[in-house]
Amino acid sequence: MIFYICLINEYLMPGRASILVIGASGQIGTELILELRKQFGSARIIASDIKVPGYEVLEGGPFEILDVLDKVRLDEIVRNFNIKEVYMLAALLSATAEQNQAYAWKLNVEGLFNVLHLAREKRISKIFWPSSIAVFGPDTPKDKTPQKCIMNPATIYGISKLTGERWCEYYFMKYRVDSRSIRYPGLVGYKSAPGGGTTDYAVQIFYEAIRKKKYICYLKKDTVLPMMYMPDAIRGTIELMNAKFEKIKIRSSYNFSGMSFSPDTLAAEIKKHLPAFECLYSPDHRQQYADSWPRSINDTSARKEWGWKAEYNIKTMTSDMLENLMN
Ligand code: AKB
Repeated sequence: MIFYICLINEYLMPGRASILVIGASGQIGTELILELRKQFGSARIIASDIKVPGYEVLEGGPFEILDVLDKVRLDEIVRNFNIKEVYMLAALLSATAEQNQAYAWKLNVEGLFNVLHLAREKRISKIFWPSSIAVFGPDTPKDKTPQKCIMNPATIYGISKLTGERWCEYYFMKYRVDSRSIRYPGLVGYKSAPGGGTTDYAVQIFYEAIRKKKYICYLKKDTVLPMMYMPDAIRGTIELMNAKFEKIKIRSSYNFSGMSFSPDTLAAEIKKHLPAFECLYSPDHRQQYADSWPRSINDTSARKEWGWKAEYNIKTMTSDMLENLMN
């Protein structure tokens, strides 16, 4: 009890700038919170979400219930905790956004807008907001997709992310708002479960391979998509946020690349460790979203401008995933 009173006093100390993560119970939020706490100290990192997070996030530091669409509550948290940086991760992903289009638009676009507005009013000084490979569409070059090219997204999620990119750039040009963004590929990690995405199979396959030795994949076996291992994604995100202001030349969102693979290539890699594993294929509605996205991404701008470089490939990622999930 005394420990918590001390912590609360410390968070509320005027002058001590804190970082707010909105969407801290999600796949990226969970891992980002743990890393930010490690790097900056638990007291400075305020986790928030509409739902209660897992044990590690909840017990390791301050957590606040927050719906980013509730401007009054957002305002209160920013004031009470002296928030200066915001990671705005709350979103509906590609598959759930198609089922709930109006809410997806509201959360993905208005949610960002509420945070951009705080920066415009100089209440906060820096924002991270994730975009996605879903900003690209069927007309986009599929291989080594360039930073700038024809986009025309074909999903509600992609349309909302492209809109967000335009808002971020506009707010930078007009009000000098320091927002930074990455176009995440599919993310694979063992600390938190994804939800509602098209690339989620690449996490589910590991759990089912271990538990049942069998997985039925909802994408065709040869559907190649850009992917990344979570430790790379988290490191890249924090590196982008720590980069000097002048280095950030792209204020919409950076192409960001790790590896590319299809379900059958990943299944074959898992089979090297678990020979009895079998993957079957039964494509559903998510196939069309995946078919509209690139196969691989050219991230030259991120590499040149702020030094991005992925470390993991499919082999090292698979060994690390299995080692962590099986021990
Ligand atoms: C999804 O599958 O919706 C996301 C994404 C590619 O942004 N993982």
